[in-house]
Amino acid sequence: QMLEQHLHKAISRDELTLYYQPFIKLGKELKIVGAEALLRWNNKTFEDITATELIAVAEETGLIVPIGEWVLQKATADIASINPPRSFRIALNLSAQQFHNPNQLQTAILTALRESGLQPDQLELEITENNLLNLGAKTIHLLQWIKQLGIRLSIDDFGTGYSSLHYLQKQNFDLLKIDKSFIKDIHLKKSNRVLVDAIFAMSKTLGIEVIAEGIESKAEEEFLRQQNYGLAQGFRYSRPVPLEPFKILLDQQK
Ligand code: G
Ligand code: G
Ligand code: MN
Ligand code: NA
Repeated sequence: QMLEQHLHKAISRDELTLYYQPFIKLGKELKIVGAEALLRWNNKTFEDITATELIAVAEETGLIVPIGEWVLQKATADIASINPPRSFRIALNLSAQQFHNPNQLQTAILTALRESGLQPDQLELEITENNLLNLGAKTIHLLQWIKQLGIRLSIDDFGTGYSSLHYLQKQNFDLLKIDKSFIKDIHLKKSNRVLVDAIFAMSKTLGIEVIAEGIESKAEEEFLRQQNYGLAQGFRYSRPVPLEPFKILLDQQK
């Protein structure tokens, strides 16, 4: 409850910030093609709270709705301020609760785009596979509205839920992020390899882009390269970092 009270005031006290972790295209050279925004909380009392715990409390208390709006506004403003290439995408995570009031989310999205000047296809919204189970008609409409605007939709933590790829294609997802549990030691674990191979084969047929999350080692990267799997995210390239160091990373390749 104490945590909840503090978190309630986090926005007005300017304690929330976003870190950025690059999406990497694995070519001859490594190229940053986008980033995921990840929430962090600067609060002395709750220094040791992980982002996962923070999000869980925000979801339980409903605070995820105002926090999610703040994330939309902040991520788009941050990224616009560092002048990314036109092809750069900023991805952020949506919680299921943010779908409960579609009008509110639509307004937040339109405001963020207008105020930042980013183009809709520079914004990518991540929804976890588990949040997509049993979608109501209201949410399906909302996803269609998002797609019609030209915003990219991606499915997060893929492989941990039960959606079929066919279903994903019907909902017009652009990108699928393979959960890091399947990428870990993929060069050693046959079962992970079989699953990931199947995901890549099908997503290719359906024209859905894929990112392998949680790349930590050279061996994991090499495996993906051999299979011609194009996009990666993980500590091997960069941990999530504040905007300033992220801008330096991005500027290095200009
Ligand atoms: O950054 P880290 O790996 O610690 O994130 C932990 C979890 O919190 C991840 O599942 C991530 O998707 C989630 N998360 C991080 N930032 C946000 C956010 O802004 N909104 C939502 N809904 N989830 C987030
Ligand atoms: O659930 P979601 O995929 O949104 O969570 C993203 C989280 O994964 C980030 O908060 C980040 O801290 C974490 N992450 C990113 N790269 C790696 C990695 O290479 N290894 C591990 N263990 N975690 C990672
Ligand atoms: Mn994510
Ligand atoms: Na994920």
